[in-house]
Amino acid sequence: MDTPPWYVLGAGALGGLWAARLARGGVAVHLLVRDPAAYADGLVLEDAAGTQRLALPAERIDAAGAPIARLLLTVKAHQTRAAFAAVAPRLAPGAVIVLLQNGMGAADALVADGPAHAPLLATTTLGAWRRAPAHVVHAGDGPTWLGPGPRAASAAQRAAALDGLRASGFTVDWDDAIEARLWDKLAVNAAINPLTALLDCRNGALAEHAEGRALVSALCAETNAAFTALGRPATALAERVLAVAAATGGNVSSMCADVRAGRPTEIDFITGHLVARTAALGLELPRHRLLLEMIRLKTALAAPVDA
Ligand code: KPL
Repeated sequence: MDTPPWYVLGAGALGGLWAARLARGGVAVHLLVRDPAAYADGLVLEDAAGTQRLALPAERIDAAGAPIARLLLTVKAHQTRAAFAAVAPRLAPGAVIVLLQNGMGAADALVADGPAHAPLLATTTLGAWRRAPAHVVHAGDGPTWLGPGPRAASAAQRAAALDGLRASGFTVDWDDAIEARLWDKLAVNAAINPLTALLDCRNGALAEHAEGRALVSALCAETNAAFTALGRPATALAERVLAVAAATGGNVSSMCADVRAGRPTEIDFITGHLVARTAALGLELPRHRLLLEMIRLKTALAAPVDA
């Protein structure tokens, strides 16, 4: 039986990397993007093996077309609901849907809105950036995990997702405890992303200065209190965050990049999710809440003002 094509929704750095690697692995891949013309010549993948151009069809997100049986959704958390609504009419019954993004909560909204779709959740340690809109650089290797989403997927959907994504040649494993991985990633992003966005600095700056280390420690103490309230294990989080900040020292965090470009950020699905889930238990996180409000204001200040 022919394997159905993968549709990659959102060809940012990671979406582009997955699309290119799946295509190189011999899988039929379609890009679902806002501006297909930008991909008229396909996607360029730059990695240790060299630079390769891969011809991939690109369609508009809301284009009518063949039913979609495999969807890898890599748009940002705050874009998920609208992007998913645009492709939902094309989804085949029992479609395999994988959400790969920073933050938490987007899948809940999608399931609450949607018919019987059962998106799986994914998180990755792969690194990528874009040299140009259709030119992806594979910058870091590491495993990707898939796990259950808010609505139970069938065994066949899980197997199709795992096998399908492994055709990329990347390491992809199943983890029933994907939520724990997503919380751990969120905890790191909740410290690095808003601070670097507000301070307009690279990740490494937080680890290089005593003031940065103190801020990170104070935020991580709040996160650990939140984790305890949520019944999750507290960890040596500040050390981990500072290690990530140092290891990605030259990087501009995704939130800093969004703020610099005047784009909306993922703050509501990172800090906002943490603050809301904890507030529901009666615990306030004043430092995280302040950062949440400052990033929201920063985005509002960047938005065009109606005359
Ligand atoms: O995930 C990241 C992001 O920028 O969103 C970190 C870990 C902070 C690396 O830049």
